[in-house]
Amino acid sequence: MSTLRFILGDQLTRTIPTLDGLDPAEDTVLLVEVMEEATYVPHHKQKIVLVLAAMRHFAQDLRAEGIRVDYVRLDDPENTGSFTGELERAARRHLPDAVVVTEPGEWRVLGAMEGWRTTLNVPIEIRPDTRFYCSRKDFAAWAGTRTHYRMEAFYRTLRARTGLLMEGGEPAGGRWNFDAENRKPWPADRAPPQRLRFSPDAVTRAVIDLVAARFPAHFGDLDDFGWGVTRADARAALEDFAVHCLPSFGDYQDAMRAGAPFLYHATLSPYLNAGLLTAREVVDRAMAAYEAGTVPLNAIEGFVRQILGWREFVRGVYWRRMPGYADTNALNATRALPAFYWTGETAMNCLRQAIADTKRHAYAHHINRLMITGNFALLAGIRPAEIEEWYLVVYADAYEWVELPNVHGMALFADGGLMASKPYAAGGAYIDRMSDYCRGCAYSPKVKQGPRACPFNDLYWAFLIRNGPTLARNPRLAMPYRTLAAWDRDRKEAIVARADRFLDSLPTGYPAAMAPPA
Ligand code: FAD
Ligand code: DLZ
Ligand code: SF4
Repeated sequence: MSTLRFILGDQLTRTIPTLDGLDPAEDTVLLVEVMEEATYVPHHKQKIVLVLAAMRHFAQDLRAEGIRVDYVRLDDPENTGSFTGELERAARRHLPDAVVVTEPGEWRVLGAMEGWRTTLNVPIEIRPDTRFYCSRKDFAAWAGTRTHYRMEAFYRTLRARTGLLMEGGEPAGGRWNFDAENRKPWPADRAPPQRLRFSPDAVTRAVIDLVAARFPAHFGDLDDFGWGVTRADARAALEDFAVHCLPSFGDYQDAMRAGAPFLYHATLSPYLNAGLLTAREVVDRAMAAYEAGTVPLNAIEGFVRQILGWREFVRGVYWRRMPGYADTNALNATRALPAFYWTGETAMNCLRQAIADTKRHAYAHHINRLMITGNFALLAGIRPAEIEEWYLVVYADAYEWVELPNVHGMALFADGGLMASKPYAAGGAYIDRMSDYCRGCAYSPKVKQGPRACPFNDLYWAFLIRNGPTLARNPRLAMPYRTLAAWDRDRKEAIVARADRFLDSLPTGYPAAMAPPA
């Protein structure tokens, strides 16, 4: 019996269920580079390079093991451009008795896979993705009839279930959460750590040339491409992080610094999400460093929380709530996305820096995503679908299962509080406290009115005023709403008018020189 084993570009894991039971004498592994996946949104050029180069190296590794691989390149003249077209063509080439795939990371692709059952004329087996700590079924059982999902409760359940950082049924160190210790601003005199980057080999250089030629109008630069594209690279990146960065990860988790996009963050999400690393091996390596005594508890807890907690949680929410999740718009946000999200051309230094990092590296760390680009979109009332698409385009680690809940639920509060107990809204003072951005800015967070006034301040208060009917009774927002209650009507109207004038002055739309969203 011959089986065609179809592996997608974010399933580049040797232990992916698609390969379970593989018979090298009979079976063929299929990988396909297709235009549809590069353009369903016009991904950052570096994301396309990373995925295609990683696919090509993965195919090489399988072949080196003696496995037969059928690899379709993007520039193959017969390439139909879609998963469905290429699977049908491959089925005609190989005449398999069965096709095996692992469930994908997106509803869009799951819909296509379900269609293959009827269109392909070959039995198809869709296997659950076992690369997560929490299966979709287990998350559904945990979610049950809950009307709100809170990461903290979910995370504690997983800590108890896995035994990670548990001592006799209690959390290590007697506390579940060390967030309060993990909010140190970056000290002005501390140099950011050197981070491991990778030089492209011949295979990757060929993909860089292909992407430069085929996707010139996509967002993002290619000059500084430094991502790893092999399993060996990804393992080296994990090792480097565990030894040099993890010990300080907790302390500076929320810090931001101009010109230093990575700080002590792992920069492992592109590898995790494409399959070059598994969540378990990343957590195990981090735990080994902790157990060897080189990593303090606040750092290991903060890190395990990101992977065992947040990453598993958002995946659970995605599959539990889709389809339909993306359609909610609890704060009735309707404004168009400012053009500076694509160009980086704005006098607001925090946004200019976060967008410049994003353009240059297809990366920005969590606080830049949540409290700079996300916070602005929240306060400005940007239409969720538009800003969600931006996040899906611009990051090397962006796949809908992880991007959507983070943007829709955490950054925009568009689900009305299903995931977050309050919107992550902040004014200029927060950004000033956690970064050095304000020092290089045309505006000042301390100036309240006039041409030097930081726009985030008016936007913050205008957001609370405008959304009072929905948010004023939220107990976690009691303090700012008490402040607002003491202000007279004229003052509040003036703030809203200034905020609206500022937002209305921002050019919107997709720059003509770039590829339009699909
Ligand atoms: P670190 O900060 O070092 O964290 C370690 C690992 O924990 C990450 O590699 C990642 O796998 C995991 N992790 C941390 N936070 C989260 C989270 N909130 N959700 C899921 N996993 C998490 N992450 C993506 O992988 N893809 C996305 O498209 C994405 N979009 C985001 C959009 C917004 C608005 C926000 C606020 C967050 C988003 N995140 C996304 C989560 C997080 O910002 C990135 O995972 C992180 O910045 C990746 O960099 P790192 O590997 O250096 O992470
Ligand atoms: C992101 C991406 C890109 C740019 N190109 C491909 C591709 O050519 N072939 C492929 O198999 N996968 C690609 N991917 C990843 C897919 O978009 C991803 O597998 C689906 O979105 C399912 O999560
Ligand atoms: Fe951003 Fe305001 Fe600070 Fe400028 S002053 S960097 S706009 S927070």
